[in-house]
Amino acid sequence: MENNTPQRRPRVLSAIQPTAIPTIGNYLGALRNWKAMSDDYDCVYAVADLHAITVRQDPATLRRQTLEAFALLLSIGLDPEKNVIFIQSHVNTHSQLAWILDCYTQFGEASRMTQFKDKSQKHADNVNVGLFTYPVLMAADILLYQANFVPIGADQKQHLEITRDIAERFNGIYGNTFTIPEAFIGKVGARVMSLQNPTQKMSKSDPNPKASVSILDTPDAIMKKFKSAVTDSEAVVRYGEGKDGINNLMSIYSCCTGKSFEEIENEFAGKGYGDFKVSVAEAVIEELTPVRERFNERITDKAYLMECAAKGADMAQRISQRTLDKVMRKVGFLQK
Ligand code: ATP
Ligand code: LTN
Repeated sequence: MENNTPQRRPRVLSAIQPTAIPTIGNYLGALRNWKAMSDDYDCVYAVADLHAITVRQDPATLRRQTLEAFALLLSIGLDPEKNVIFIQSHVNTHSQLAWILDCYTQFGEASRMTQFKDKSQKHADNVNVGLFTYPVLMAADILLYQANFVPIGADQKQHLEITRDIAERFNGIYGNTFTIPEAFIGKVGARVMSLQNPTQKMSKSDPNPKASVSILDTPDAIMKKFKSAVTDSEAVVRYGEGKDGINNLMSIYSCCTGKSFEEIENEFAGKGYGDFKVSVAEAVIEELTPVRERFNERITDKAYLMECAAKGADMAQRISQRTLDKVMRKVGFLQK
């Protein structure tokens, strides 16, 4: 018999914190995959402002950066008519489910999160409980939408694992409630390293401006940053152990041009690091120029951005409320 029931496409969910303008690490590790997946999947993308306050934020700066992050999502080519794009704090189900999931997360498992350990060291004067329960809020973000895939950089893998553990535990107690999500981590670009200290991940909150390239940096600034990137003294463009700086530049170049490491080694055989750095910078400039141009246009139209954010929040609220209602019934809360 013919089956006329429309099949839902697999759902994708991800989010980015509005802590600063995203770097090429965020872009190559995550945002580019968000765009690539938006053609074939049912995509839900958020600006994670609730997560951002786990680190102290200036209110006016947080507001500006939230709007900028939202404008950036539209500028990487995501269509707000085809994807659900919203600001996390506009949808109240996230904090509500996070509280419930807190009660199904063990203190011991949350203590093992490396991001918590890193951030507690970096912000030793403000090791707040939100920083500790951060992954549970992230689990709520994902599970509310019954997401199948979560495109993220390699640094978020552990948070996806705890999300799966929480979901499996809840399903084990109450029966099938949550879809078990899978991380989607690209083969290259999943961990872009700092240009000044290539053993450390590039981070948008790094205080050294030479360490990271922002998506909105001018071509001139991008060229200068790549020219001053830390490399090694071998002067041979090849991927190998002890060559963190060159490995990083090769990964960035490979992401932007689609070339394999072998092709890159052949292209730069007999040439010095100077030539290679210029080529990497040019490839990055070419990739980012359309994004920067679209952003500069979009950010001036606040009314349009706010209208898109309101529509996105309505859709997100509707989808996520269904999951929250189901969870509340299962847990045993008396219905109104
Ligand atoms: P912060 O420095 O404020 O902690 P962040 O740069 O780590 O921020 P997030 O907003 O936490 O950025 O991350 C957004 C997405 O970018 C996540 O999927 C994350 O895994 C990815 N990402 C972050 N840094 C990198 C990196 N260096 N390489 C590849 N992907 C990254
Ligand atoms: N913790 C993530 C941001 C984030 C996220 C999410 C990513 C918040 N909620 C849900 C994927 C799915 C980070 O990138 N640091």
